[in-house]
Amino acid sequence: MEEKSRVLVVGGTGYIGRRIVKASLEQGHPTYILQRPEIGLDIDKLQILLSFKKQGAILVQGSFSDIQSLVDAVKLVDVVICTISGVHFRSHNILLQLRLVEAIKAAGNVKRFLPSEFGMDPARMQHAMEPGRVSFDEKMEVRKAIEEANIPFTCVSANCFAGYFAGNLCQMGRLTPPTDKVFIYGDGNVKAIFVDEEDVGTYTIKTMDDPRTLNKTVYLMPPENILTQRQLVETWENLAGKKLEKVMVPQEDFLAPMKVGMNYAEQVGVGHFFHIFYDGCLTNFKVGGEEDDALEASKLYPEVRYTRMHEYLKPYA
Ligand code: NDP
Ligand code: GO6
Repeated sequence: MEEKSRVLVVGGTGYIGRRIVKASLEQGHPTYILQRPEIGLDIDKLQILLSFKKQGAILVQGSFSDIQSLVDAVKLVDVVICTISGVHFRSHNILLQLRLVEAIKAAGNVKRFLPSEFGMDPARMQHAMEPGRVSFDEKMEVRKAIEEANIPFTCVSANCFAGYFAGNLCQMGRLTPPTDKVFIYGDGNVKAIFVDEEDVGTYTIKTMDDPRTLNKTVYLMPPENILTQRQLVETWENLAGKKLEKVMVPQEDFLAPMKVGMNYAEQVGVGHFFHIFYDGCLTNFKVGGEEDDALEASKLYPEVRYTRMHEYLKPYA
């Protein structure tokens, strides 16, 4: 039988990183995880690492403050997946990947690198508003470094993680569905795309050594999960057996708080929600058109039974 490619996950205890590690183990890849000394007394991270080790993962010591340790780590594998945190309310470290790019270049053995993207396609967000645009600008800076170093890559555009966007019916500042009234962005008829985080892991591992996705962006756009906010709310109402009061929020009202002292992370969030739910940035283009070399995951991997939102939302009821 053909040998499965070996993969190193950098950021393997993180929100999306741990789903990617899980998928890699499930799909039978020799799975390496960077163990950073900086996690120190973070017992939850250590426990996650130990539980992956029990399931067969190999923990590799290394630190972003020691390039040689990164070189040594990437030399062990065929594929490197980075899931370091982007700009949001947890932390913000995308540009640290420039060191990883340097290490991969120096090591010279890596057949594919998947940088930390997993959201909106930064290449399509040149018009994005401040300060949220910094997340796209930084991801583009990392892409540029990857291409300049001639490293084979795949970018995964994962659209809306359902935990941040569906479980809360797209409401900011909360992660559970509202019980009485729901804010509807604009007319609520702009299409967004919701993806179960476990499916992000599954598709990412499928794509990491697929020759069709070499040096391309893969979009996760499971067709039944392309929904307007109103459709998502209706899905929830059917599950909960209760109608919610809809409060329409015109674009000006949604953006107004930006001007009157809102913290940085919230401003980033407002910008992102604006582009998704008013601009329609996730669905206003065609994937796989001739002038664009992109690919859509549910077409590439039709065998994956992705989670529909009526299924995803059940535990919230
Ligand atoms: P997390 O906040 O969970 O952080 C991921 C990992 O980043 C951590 O586990 C840690 O790795 C690593 N990290 C954080 N700080 C440092 C540091 N100073 N030095 C080295 N490593 C560090 O990230 P997410 O999983 O939420 O985000 C990953 C990607 O997904 C980002 O690109 C983000 O933009 C995107 N995203 C997309 C969303 C969507 O809806 N599409 C939603 C949220 C994020 P370790 O495990 O080693 O401790
Ligand atoms: C998720 C969020 C949720 C912000 C992306 C503020 C990068 C992306 C879809 O970290 O700012 O309440 O594409 O009050 O490319 C955060 C960010 C979402 C989560 C967006 C993200 C999505 C980052 C909030 C909030 C639930």
